[in-house]
Amino acid sequence: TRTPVNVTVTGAAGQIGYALLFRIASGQLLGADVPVRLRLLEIPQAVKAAEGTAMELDDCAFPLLAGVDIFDDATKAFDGANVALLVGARPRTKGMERGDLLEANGGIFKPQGEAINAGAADDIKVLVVGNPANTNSLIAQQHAPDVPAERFTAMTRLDHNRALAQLAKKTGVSVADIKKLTIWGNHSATQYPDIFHAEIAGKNAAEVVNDQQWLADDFIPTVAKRGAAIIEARGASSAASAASAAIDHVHTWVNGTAEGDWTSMAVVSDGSYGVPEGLISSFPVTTKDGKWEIVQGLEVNEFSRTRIDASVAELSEERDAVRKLGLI
Ligand code: NAX
Repeated sequence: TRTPVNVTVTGAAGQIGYALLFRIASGQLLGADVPVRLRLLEIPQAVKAAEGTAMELDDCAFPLLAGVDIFDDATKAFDGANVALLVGARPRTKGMERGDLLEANGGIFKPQGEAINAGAADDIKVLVVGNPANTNSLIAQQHAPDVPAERFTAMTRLDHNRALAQLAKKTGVSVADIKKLTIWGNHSATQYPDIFHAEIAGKNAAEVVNDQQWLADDFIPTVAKRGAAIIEARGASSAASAASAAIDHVHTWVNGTAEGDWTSMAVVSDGSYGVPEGLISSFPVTTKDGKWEIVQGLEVNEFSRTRIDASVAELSEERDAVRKLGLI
């Protein structure tokens, strides 16, 4: 039998954690033949709640679940981790400035990066979900100098999936008919969902839609502001859809993208498409054998260029801000 894969999840007692852990334990993260051992990290006040979730995980009798351990110490939680899902973060509360938010999260993601550096397994793959996800991932990555930078990613797969759903609805097709959609930039309201390279049943999606006004005034803002719309409707932020996207992100990273398709992942820039080197920005990405690659050579039109640049400028500002705070 295979040795279990160690999956560390932070913020395990939160609402995304609750939607995520059962799917990991059932085999949807890594595959139906891969046993997993969960290592949950929480703050001390939430350890009891995490223990309750662990009891429920026991009660599911998942054949692939080799065990659940709960920690309030990052060094222990990341020890031997093969996959790390960094979900727990400090949310923005009333009266909090952006600098305060970045600083509070630096206090979480710096020690977690250090803990990953110190004890994670050689094949560690990190997905940051907790916001501001791209910059939190950058902070963690900068404090893990012995881990290859490409192992640190941030989640824009929820945005990607939201864009697929909106485009499928507009054009009356199934999401499965849509390929090569891209989210560029930051996981924030400045993100740019790009359909100019997307294909719908083999035809160019922008040509199928043929409605620039819908694109600019409906599609892009709907995708970018979907998180706020969910809060408005549900009275709580996206949880099951965020968990589902996290499952998709890691599953695709480990198991590969389909031939003739790609996905969106925020990954460390090599300077492609004018995105400054080192920023963790969303790109069109293919994956194979557990490694990702940025899709090269796409033509970027004026409409896209302006929007990609705006989102990337925001990421540069966030990087400058965390530098000034001494977090990286
Ligand atoms: P919750 O507030 O329900 O849960 C967060 C959990 O993290 C809490 O249980 C808290 O105790 C724990 N936590 C806080 N600091 C911690 C630390 N230092 N170590 C370990 N655990 C810690 O939030 P939830 O709705 O689960 O959302 C989690 C994060 O995901 C938020 O930052 C949220 O903004 C972000 N999101 C990111 C998305 C994305 O697409 N990248 C979409 C969904 C979501 O908004």
